[in-house]
Amino acid sequence: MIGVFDSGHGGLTVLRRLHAAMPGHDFAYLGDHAAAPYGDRTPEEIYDLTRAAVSRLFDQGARLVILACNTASAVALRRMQQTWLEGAYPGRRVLGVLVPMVEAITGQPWMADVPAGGHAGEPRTIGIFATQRTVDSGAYPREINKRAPEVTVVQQACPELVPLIEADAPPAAVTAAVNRYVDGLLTRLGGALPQAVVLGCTHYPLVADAFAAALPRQVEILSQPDLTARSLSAYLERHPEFDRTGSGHVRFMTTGNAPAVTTLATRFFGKPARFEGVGA
Ligand code: DGN
Repeated sequence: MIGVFDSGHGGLTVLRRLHAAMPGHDFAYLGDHAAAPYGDRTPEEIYDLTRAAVSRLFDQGARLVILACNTASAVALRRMQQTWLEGAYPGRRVLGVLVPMVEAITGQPWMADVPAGGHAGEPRTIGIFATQRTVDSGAYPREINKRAPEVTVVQQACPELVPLIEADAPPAAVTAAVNRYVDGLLTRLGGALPQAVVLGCTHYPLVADAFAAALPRQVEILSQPDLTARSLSAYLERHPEFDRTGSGHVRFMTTGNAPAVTTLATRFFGKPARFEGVGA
């Protein structure tokens, strides 16, 4: 069974793709709605909350947990892997949603047909749209430049987008905000175009059309759920020790109000997802 964690229900956009791409696995999703949003919390709090949630998923039988949240992936993942995981849960794994983007940008074999703005080794400019917390963490430029120093990474925080998407705001309001953020990124580039952009937040797939309309056609848009599913499939191929005898069953859990989350979930998961409350 594969655990999927997010601070709320945004990670359902990722789970949706994982579930479709990996029918031989069962999934358990945990949304920490009682403590969301993580974006307002300190890195120390985000680390502690993420570790507690991952422990819950491991204790329920997950052998592998995906942090389907950019904030948790950017702020907590490395530290968990380096200082906690092997001592607390030997043989288990935690993966995030940043590395799949980096794999695409650096042309890993399982991403060979993803253009990612050009070929590995070529100087390129990649734009990142993300929450303020993810931008402030510097994790995208750091992780990309560690493996691809030739890539120029330009970030644009989009603080209004998650609240607008959560509120299911009218398309005109979403379009206006997306246009402002795209203008912000292009202005910072002095009018030059990035070769590709990353929609680096779980919520942004719901407004991908607005980004596609605002960006010049030749700019590629990298979809995080798709690339995370590809990366995980390739990981599981390389690691046959992870069981694949599931039947595509998904258990949806929240530390918050289950009926309220169930109502919100459909838009993010693409179909009904009945949540159960598991206590904060
Ligand atoms: N899940 C968060 C992310 O991917 O950045 C977005 C949700 C939030 O900030 N509340």
